[in-house]
Amino acid sequence: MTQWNTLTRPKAKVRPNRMTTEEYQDLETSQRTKAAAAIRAASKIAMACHVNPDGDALGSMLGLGLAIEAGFPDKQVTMLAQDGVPFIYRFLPGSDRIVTRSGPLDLDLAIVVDSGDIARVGKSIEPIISSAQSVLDIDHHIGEGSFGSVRLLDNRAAATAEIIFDLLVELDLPITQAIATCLFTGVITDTGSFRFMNVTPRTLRVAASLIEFGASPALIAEQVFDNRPFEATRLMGLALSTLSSTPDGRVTWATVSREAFDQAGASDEDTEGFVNPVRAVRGTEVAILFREVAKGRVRISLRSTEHVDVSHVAGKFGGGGHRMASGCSYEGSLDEAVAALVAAVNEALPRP
Ligand SMILES: [Mn+2]
Repeated sequence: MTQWNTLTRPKAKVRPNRMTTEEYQDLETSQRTKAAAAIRAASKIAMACHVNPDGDALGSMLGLGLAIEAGFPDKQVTMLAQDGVPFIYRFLPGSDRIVTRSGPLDLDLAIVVDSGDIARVGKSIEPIISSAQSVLDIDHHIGEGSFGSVRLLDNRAAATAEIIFDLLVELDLPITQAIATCLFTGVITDTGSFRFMNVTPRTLRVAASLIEFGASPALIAEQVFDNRPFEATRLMGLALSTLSSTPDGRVTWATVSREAFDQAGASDEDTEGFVNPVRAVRGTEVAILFREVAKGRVRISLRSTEHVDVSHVAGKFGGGGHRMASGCSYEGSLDEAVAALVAAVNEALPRP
């Protein structure tokens, strides 16, 4: 019944922070003009996205980065992702250009995409970003962590890639097949293949335009969703065998222990998407995936179906993210992480 309730709830409750259309258009237009001006004025630019990057983080960074390089050949662009590019996203044009570290860069402008909070770029990247003369924050989440001297924020966009699309139009930059592929990947991953509550007519219009510019939904979906290593699927089986829930069924979780990683011969990168079948369990309002990345260190992914802002829960543990998808780390055993997170989520759940 959760899905039905979500679909029938009044819109005002679904997005409590949403501005009116007029306010939004005025603000967003001026934000976009300022963002475009900042990019035009800069010659040394670095871009960054969040740790444990997803399709939207990488697709948005690459889409904008490749477009700036193509349209402004005299600008220098460095693209940074502290955790590197997961295998399934290495088909993205330009992904081999992304670096995991850099020395000081003497930057005019740092552009951070999809990151919620500047700390989410990672400890080794944050000082590089903060050293820039100006910082441009481009995101589809407006939260307490928003930062930067220039901000292009739009909580109605399903993906940061949707915002980047409009920015490229504003900058009058050509959208090549490579750029369209990057941006479409951002949209398809952040919308769960156009199935999540965040999908709007604009999302589909942007996606349609990206197909016209050469993006292939079938080829992108095959690379991202049907490209799983054998070991990863074995690991998913082990993870799903740990499936648990609170007695009322509102919080559901699965764990991946060190032993499971070893038994399957898989690594943390192989856990991409494991949270989705957990989230799909009937009655689940918050789904959690726990991965024991090292003994005493657990990485946690949270997914919500609207009732709980899981970025707040992750924030309590030093993490962050978005209302419906967030992440954090926990120092301690797997059992301790489960106890702490399930209790925190339970506390955040509204009582019926
Ligand atoms: Mn995103």
